[in-house]
This record gives sequence, structure tokens and C-alpha cells, in this order.
Amino acid sequence: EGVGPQEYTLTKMKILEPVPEKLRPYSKKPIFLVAATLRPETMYGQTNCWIHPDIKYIAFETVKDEVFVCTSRSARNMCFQGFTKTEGKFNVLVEVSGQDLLGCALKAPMTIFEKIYALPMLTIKDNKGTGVVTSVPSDSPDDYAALTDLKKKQPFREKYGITNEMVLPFDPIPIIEVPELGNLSAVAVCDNLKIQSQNDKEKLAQAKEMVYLKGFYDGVMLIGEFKGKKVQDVKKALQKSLLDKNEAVVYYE
Ligand code: A2H
Repeated sequence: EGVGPQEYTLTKMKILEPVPEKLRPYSKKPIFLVAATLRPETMYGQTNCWIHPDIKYIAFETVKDEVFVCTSRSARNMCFQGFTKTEGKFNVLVEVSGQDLLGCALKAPMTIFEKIYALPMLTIKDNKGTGVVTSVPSDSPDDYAALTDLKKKQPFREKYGITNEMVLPFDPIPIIEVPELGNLSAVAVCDNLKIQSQNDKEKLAQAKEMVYLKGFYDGVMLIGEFKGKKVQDVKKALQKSLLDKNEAVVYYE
């Protein structure tokens, strides 16, 4: 880990009806799964949200009268960053397991899909970000490997109560052109390295390095208000656009 604080963009993925049972008492206010990302410019390509089935999450109320769902560790950090009414305090409305959230329908900013779903990812760490991860399989090898696992393995879907409709229609969307890697860079690199599953740790680390650096330095946007521009030149502006629309917030840890 680095020395300074890491800045993340938290994208707000709004929970749609039917709201998971444990969250229903709080659903007069908008409820969001908040996903920590380093790549706000990829939000056009979101196909789903990742949740770890066994992680404990909490819901708390923000200063803007919204409800955020994330790990209590990250809520604690947020309450020192102006997210709550009282500095340094957050009020746990309810505790939920990842399993309680799986399969819930979401409206995510920027993506072309009207509705996406919370799906299981077993490699999510509970000590990084919010424990909620947004999935961009076009540009993230981890996301592509995990989505492919779910698509290929019906028993895996069934184990977590995930239906075909929540997974099968969602293919990676071309959003960034990367020289030599094409417009689905994570897919190209995963295929190249013959990555078999989300547990292929070493190869995934290698894939991530290739895609991440090249995507950032040489990638060109194929979609949206910055179409034709280089990723590194528009990253900040895209983040700002999300923040201005109240579709994301900045979070440090
Ligand atoms: B990134 P770093 Cl398109 N457990 O967002 C596992 N992974 C997590 C996580 C957690 N608790 N919290 C966040 N992440 C993921 C987009 C993306 C990301 C793309 C390409 C690469 C990439 C869409 N998923 O990350 O350890 C989130 O996925 C490559 C590392 O703080 C977040 O950004 O460097 C990134 O890992 C944060 O990882």
C-alpha cells in the first residue's frame, strides 16, 4: 500500500424495487450501494455490481437524507469526511449480509443498461474501499473473469439465488479503445492469458497491470461527452460530471 491516502470515486447505485427485505423499512429515502472505483471514466461500461456474499454490510443515513450501504469500516471513514450529520458519528440503521443484497436491482449512473443487478464476487476484500465494487468487464480483468464464471456456471448462479436474467443479457460494452488491445481490452488480455476463473490470481494480477496502464495512458474514449479524447485527459472531468449530478462522491482511505 502507498503512503498517502488513496482517493476513490464512490458511484451511487440506486436500489430499485423490490427493495431487499431488511432495507425496506428505510426505503422512504433513496438507498444506494456505494461502489469504490479508481476508474470513473469506465462507468459507461457497468454491467452489474459486485457484493461478497459473506461480508457484513451496514446501512447508514447521510447528511443529504440518503441511505448508503457499505462496510461499517468504510462508513466509519466516511463519518470523518463530512458524509454524516455529526462529524465522527454514523448511525447504523441495519446490518445486512452480502447474501441479503444479492440479486437486487440497481440503477447505476452512465451505463446504457436501465437496470443492473448485485451479483456475487468471492475475491472482494472487506478491508478496502466500501466492500461494494462496480463491474466493468470491458476494462477490468477481475470483473470479466467473475462475470464469465457466473455466465458459464449455472450451479454457481443457483447457489446464490441469481437468475439467468440477471446475468446472461449483460455483455461487456466497448467504451475505451486501447492500442493493440482493442475496444474490449480486459476481454482480449484475459483470453490471451487463458484466464480460467476469478481465482486465477497470478494471471489476473498480470492482466490488470497490462490493461490498467495501457488503458490509462493510451486509451481513447469511444462513448459519451468526451468521445475521441484520451482517458488521462478526461478522467478528472468525468469524475466532476458525476459529482455535479450527485451520482458520485469522493472518498479517501
Ligand atoms: B476498479 P486498489 Cl474498469 N475488493 O473499478 C476488491 N476489489 C476492489 C475493492 C475491494 N474491496 N474495492 C474496489 N475494488 C476494485 C473499475 C476498474 C477498477 C476498472 C479497471 C481496474 C480497476 C471497475 N471495477 O481496478 O487496490 C475496483 O475496481 C484495478 C486495481 O485500491 C477499484 O477500481 O488499487 C480497484 O479495485 C481499487 O483497487
